[in-house]
Amino acid sequence: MNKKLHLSFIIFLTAIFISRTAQAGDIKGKVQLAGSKSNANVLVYIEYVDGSFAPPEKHVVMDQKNLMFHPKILPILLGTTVDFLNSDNVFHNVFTPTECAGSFNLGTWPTGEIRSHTFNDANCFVTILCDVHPDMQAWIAVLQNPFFVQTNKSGEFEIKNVPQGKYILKVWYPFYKTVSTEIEIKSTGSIRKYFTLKK
Ligand SMILES: [Cu+2]
Repeated sequence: MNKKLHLSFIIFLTAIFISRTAQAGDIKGKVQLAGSKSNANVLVYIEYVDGSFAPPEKHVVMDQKNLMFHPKILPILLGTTVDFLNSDNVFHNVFTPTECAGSFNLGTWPTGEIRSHTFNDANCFVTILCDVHPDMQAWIAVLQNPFFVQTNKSGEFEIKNVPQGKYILKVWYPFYKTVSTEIEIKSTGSIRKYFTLKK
């Protein structure tokens, strides 16, 4: 290991140490979708956290493949640019009637091409549609802060390193009633939350 690399490694470890010792806690739990076999991909997020959070420079991709959007549920941080890719051998379109996202229509484009859109309004749940294929549907959740996750196959989730404070935690899934609950993150440790979402 050369000296420069060694130094950056030490800085990296120090940064981890500082972030671990900052006053922050984790939220762990499990979500059940009533009447559904799968409990995966449910969105769990904190509605508002103080501060401004830089969106990722790297674009996030929503693909159109086998006449479906992938992923179907895409949570992003405010200001993120999404690249809509067409991986099918047919034309696809992307549009949304959702007003908080500006009801845009990106037009229709062939295989291999991308059109992009930057989402600049927080707490906006955007329905993504294709006017060529009425059965295609996806959702983009534009969130104010990066403290969001999606459940795994068992419905489990974990939001790490949430700064100490009181928040509203929300659980969202298409066609189900959103659940909201007040939480308090103490200086260290984790809290556990269990939810059942109903239609
Ligand atoms: Cu389509």
